[in-house]
Amino acid sequence: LNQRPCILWFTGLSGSGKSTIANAVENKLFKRGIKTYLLDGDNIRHGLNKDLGFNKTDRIENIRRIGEVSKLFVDAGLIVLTAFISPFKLDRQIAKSLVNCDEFIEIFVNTPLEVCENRDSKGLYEKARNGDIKNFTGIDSPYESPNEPQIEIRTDKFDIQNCSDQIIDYLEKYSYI
Ligand code: GGZ
Repeated sequence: LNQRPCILWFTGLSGSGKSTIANAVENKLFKRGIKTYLLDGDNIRHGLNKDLGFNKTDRIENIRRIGEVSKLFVDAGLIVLTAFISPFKLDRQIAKSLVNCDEFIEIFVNTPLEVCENRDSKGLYEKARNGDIKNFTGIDSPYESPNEPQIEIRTDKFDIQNCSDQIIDYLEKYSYI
């Protein structure tokens, strides 16, 4: 057995780099022959969760379903990577409670709002500031930072290569891979 299943649960603001880092980690795992599945907005919010928006109730349901699906993939023996803002502590805690506690690795992509807003890769922060988008995380919808994430990533201080290596190192250190 060359892998122990777990969920790499990325949390952080829009534009913090969750998807980019998750993709880089997945690539590195793939090269080692490790079986993974990456859940992100592209394959979840456009499919299973396309009935959900961004009000509080819908975000709670979004994360609940993602937690349940992740649990199924863990049952299947995979290393699951999830890349969602997941702004509420309670919802992350509920997702964690569905698996054994060592199977849930919370990764806080701690990129300051100012940096995310300056990147504004999709122009969403500008729209949120103008009031064209309502309930935007960090602007007029809350983000609750994790208190004790297993891993904290600073994309404003380290490059993608380095950030993804920090996660690979963690997985090696605790014998997931
Ligand atoms: C936050 C929004 C919003 C609002 C659309 N608030 O940068 P992106 O585009 O690709 O990432 C954001 C994504 C957030 O979806 P999640 O499923 O991760 O959110 S949550 O975990 O809170 O349910 C952003 C886009 O969707 N987006 N409207 N109002 N992000």
